[in-house]
Amino acid sequence: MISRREILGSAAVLVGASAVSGRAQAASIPEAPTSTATTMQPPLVPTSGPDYQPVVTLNGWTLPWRMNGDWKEFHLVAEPVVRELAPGMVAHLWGYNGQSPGPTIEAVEGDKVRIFVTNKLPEHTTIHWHGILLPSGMDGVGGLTQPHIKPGKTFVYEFVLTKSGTFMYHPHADEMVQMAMGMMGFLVVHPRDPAFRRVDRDFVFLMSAYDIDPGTYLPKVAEMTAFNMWTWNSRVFPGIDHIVAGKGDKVRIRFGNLTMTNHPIHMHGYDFKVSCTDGGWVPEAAAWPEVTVDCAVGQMRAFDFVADNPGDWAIHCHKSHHTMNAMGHDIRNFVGMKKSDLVKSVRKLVPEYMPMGNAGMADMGEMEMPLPENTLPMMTGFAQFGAVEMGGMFSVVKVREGLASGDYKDPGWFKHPEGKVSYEWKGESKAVERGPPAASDKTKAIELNVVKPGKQSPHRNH
Ligand SMILES: [Cu+2]
Repeated sequence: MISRREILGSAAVLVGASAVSGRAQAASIPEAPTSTATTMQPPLVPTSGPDYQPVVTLNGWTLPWRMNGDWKEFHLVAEPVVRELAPGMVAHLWGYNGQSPGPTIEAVEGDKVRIFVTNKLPEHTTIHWHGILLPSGMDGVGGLTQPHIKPGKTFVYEFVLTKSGTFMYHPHADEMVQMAMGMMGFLVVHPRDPAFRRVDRDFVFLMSAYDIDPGTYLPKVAEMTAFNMWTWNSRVFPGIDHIVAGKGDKVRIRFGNLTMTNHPIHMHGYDFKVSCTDGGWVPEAAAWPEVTVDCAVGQMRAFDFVADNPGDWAIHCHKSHHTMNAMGHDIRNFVGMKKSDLVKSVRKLVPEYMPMGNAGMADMGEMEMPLPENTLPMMTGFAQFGAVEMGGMFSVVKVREGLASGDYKDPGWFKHPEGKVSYEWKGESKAVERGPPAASDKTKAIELNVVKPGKQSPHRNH
């Protein structure tokens, strides 16, 4: 007797073999190149097919491919990786081909791509191709559109890239864990027309967030809100590559958000226009000027500008706690408080106690405080004028005159023209003298209603 399952199974195999002419029949699997470099690798210039301006991945690289007939073949390996977030801290993450995020995949509109995915994780996975229009069965949603890829197995995805744009890939299997562990990668489809919306420099990064306690190496995968490492391409300031452009270059910066909250990305020195989302190109006539563009969870944005204003320009998430590294979550606001009495009392118990924060927190950025193992200062980084007091999602757009095309090397700090830097006033200071704010006669002490523990407030009704 033949079971119903066997009949269905063999029918499916026959249908599969005849319906997809490009199926990799007994073909060899392409190499799976690996990189563990934490600095931006040179762009992968196309040697055949339509010409395009390749992207550069901040602190990352582009996955090489091979041609097999008219198919462009890639090989991703899902695996545990060790990623340096910035000098002084490494994280034990999951990623692809040696790195989190995985390598950027670049191809051209109209390409037939075949992507082999080998699973070297201890649990099953899949890959979803975010934003790509493709047959449902290639969409990579475990259980819904395909069986999961079990550990040790390799699956093949085949589809035609019907449109150009800004996309990403990530698992659709045990997502909470696998994305919290850093599994994601950028996917750029270049226009078939080399002149369409072309730029001279094209930078990409993905935003991810981790919660890694000082002294530990693994992100807490069930964290929902209290992340302490806000990253671009699994790097934090001062570990994020600078975005280097020559004066006059047309520049595009593309990013996607796989954290659990939105990120308003702000760039100094310029206004820019959003040119592309993960849904497609924004018609030039429809793009309005911005200096900050919000990127919601699961969204991608690209903006374009002409780099005509030389300088060192900050680019960062505008949520100020996202431009910080690990911090204590119990920091109180001590601004304006006189801590000398408190210090005397605390020093009886802890002789080396150091008060901080009564004039703001800038002293934390300037002091090199002793840190526990494997973590980073909350506010850190130095530039030509002193402490930058940043962390997390912060980098610098460096626009310089006379850069050769394709030169992405750090040009150092900007040499400001004479008389073009904010300066200290050395003249008379009378006009800015201020006394303490006068106490108003009408100010009354706030009455506090103290309730003994256990006793309910009479105002509360239960
Ligand atoms: Cu943010």
